[in-house]
Amino acid sequence: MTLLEDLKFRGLVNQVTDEEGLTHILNNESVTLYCGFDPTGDSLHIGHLLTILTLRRFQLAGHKPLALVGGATGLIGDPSGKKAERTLNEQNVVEDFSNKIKGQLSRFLDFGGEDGAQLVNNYDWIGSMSVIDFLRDVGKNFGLNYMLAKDSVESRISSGISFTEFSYMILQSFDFYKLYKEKGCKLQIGGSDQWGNITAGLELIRKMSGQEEDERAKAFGFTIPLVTKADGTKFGKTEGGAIWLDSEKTSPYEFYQFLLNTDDQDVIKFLKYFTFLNKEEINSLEVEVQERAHERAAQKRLAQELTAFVHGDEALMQAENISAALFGNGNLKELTADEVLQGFKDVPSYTMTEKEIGLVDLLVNAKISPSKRQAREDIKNGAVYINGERCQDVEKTVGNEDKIEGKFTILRRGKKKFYLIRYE
Ligand code: 629
Repeated sequence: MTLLEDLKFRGLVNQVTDEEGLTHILNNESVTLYCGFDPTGDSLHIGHLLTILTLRRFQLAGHKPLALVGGATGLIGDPSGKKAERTLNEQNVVEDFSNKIKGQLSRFLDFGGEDGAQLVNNYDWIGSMSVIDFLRDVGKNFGLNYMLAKDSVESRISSGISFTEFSYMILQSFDFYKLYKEKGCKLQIGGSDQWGNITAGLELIRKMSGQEEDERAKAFGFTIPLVTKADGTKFGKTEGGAIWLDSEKTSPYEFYQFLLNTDDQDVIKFLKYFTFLNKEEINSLEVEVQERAHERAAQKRLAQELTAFVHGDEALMQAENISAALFGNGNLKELTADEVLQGFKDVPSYTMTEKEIGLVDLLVNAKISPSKRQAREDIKNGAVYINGERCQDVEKTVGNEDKIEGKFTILRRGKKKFYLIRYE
């Protein structure tokens, strides 16, 4: 299968400017391509992952990806796909975000060797550009009608758009031109929301370099679809917020669980989008979903592949340990303190100041049982578990032997109510 055939099989081709021409260069040369990421936050999220993985697919097929961090464009704000004007972040904040995004991108692409991927930052050429140069050399190539007709602008005319955001497409276009000229970059990719900016860049390249004279120098644009879910809700969002790629913001365990909870209706599509499994492997998982949906083999594979890709094998193992301890037949006592923290981040917690304490008192102090009488009742009824083991002894003292790495004890009341006891 050629790269484009594979991308089609995966449903990753949304729009292409000249499919025949692009097919030709992808089959005959090592193409330098780029995708941009604006530092609008301190981390990339799962929505960004699809473009990163697509860059990687190009790289695996022998092409050279440039990952662009929008140190300059992040100071302006892309109106594409946005219903309202954004508030500007301070320059030092954007710089800090840029560094964080750079660090993340460098984990996901292969930067080694001569044909390795490369990181670029558009602040390096836009930051020092004078307003006179910008308006004379670049702006002169953009007609007002052309700009007004772009979706990103047209959809905002009535609700309002500043000159700042209106100008954004010129900057992204100039990036494409710059990378085309200086790095021979012939292809820009992005999500479908980026189509307008990408095609504007192609216009600028055509005008500034008179490229139509030479077919071999032609540049291309390519977009991938935005990820949608069968039930119409937004992909990548949970009650707790976005699914981030930074393990400090979304733990590998949460990341794993998020994917494990993928709907049967979406899981095959997501396996195609987000994993490097081949057609046969995906087809056989599709049969699993049809015939043994309850075993969730496809969801498990999706969660494993992606957690390992984003967080590494070690973190995947931890996520699986925690999941087994919480929902399967794993043993809570065998979890490490780090795993406990990930798995029980969102359960109520209580910090114990005593060295040891009677279980009845602890249940009351930690507000797990409403009264001593109820606490005794709960224990006798077999509803109370210490680190996963049922305890029916009302005289039980919770102490050192109940601590996981000396830091935590996990209490459970009933089927699913977990509590985390911390020690000072
Ligand atoms: C300068 C900046 C360029 C080229 C691109 C850019 C960034 C672009 C943008 N992209 C989104 C972002 O930064 O805003 N103007 O969050 C985001 N992108 C990945 C996908 C996207 C897109 O990083 O393209 O569609 C999300 O899936 O929204 O010279």
